[in-house]
Amino acid sequence: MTSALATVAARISAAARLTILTGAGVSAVSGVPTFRGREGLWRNFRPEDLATAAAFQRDPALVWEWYRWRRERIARCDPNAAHRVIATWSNGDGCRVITQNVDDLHIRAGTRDLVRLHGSIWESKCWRACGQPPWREDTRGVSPSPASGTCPACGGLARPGVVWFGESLDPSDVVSALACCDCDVFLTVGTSAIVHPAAGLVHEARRRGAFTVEINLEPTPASAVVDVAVHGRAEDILPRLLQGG
Ligand code: BJW
Repeated sequence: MTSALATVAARISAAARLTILTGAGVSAVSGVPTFRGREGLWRNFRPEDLATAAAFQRDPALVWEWYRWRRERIARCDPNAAHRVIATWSNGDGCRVITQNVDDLHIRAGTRDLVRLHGSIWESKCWRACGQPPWREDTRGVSPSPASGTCPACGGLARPGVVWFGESLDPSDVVSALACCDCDVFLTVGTSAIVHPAAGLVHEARRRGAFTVEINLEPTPASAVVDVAVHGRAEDILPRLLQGG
């Protein structure tokens, strides 16, 4: 592992353009639950009951209850060593970060040039899409008021500002993420690599000639595709990479 880390660290230092794609595993040690795996959210909750537009249409109160519970939980979490290393890289030249995470911990760690593919749990938007742009409800540590369930422009129902299964991502985010695939090194960190279109980005980066690396606790579908797969905790591996392996 030491020599694999040294190789990856050397590639990163030599890279003019570094792209990092992150998933829930990066925030796990901060206390934000992942989706899949032993303690993942999908062990106790069914995505089709909570993370689709059909679920919200059927029972908005239930879906809001789940999102408010998650907001309260995330409000108690702080960025960890993995977020801090990524923020350090992003403050250098040529580094871009794409995240599937909705917790905004990358922003709180100081990451620049971030593409948030699945939105932010701290934003709400109009369910009827009346034209009101998404608004922030950063209620860290405070329970949201009941009024947070309505659109400030039309008074209609508000919904969480995240991307649910079956929904299209913001086209400008997809364009930005694809542009990030033009890079020298592409790191995919703490994602199960099964949710599209995010899961396709490492393939695209490799197709365009990037040196590709996966950092995850365990093998994923991306492991067979990347040049180097490192199995371990992102919060341990990334600080080692920053220090040269
Ligand atoms: C550690 C660690 C540590 C732990 N250190 N590692 C092509 C093929 C097949 C299907 C599709 C396709 N294109 C689109 C689809 C449908 C669908 C999809 O991908 N389904 C798959 C499940 C098969 N995609 C969509 O619907 C997307 N929309 C779309 O593409 O629109 C066009 C379209 C629609 C329909 C058909 C075709 C085209 C939208 C996807 C939206 C995903 N939304 C969610 C919820 C967000 C809101 C919320 O938070 O509530 O996003 S689902 C959930 O999964 C969340 C995550 O961002 C996403 C990815 O999860 P992630 O980050 O990978 O987490 P985990 O838990 O899965 O994995 C954590 C990993 O970390 C594990 O591997 C651990 O080992 C590791 N780990 N601790 C390092 N310390």
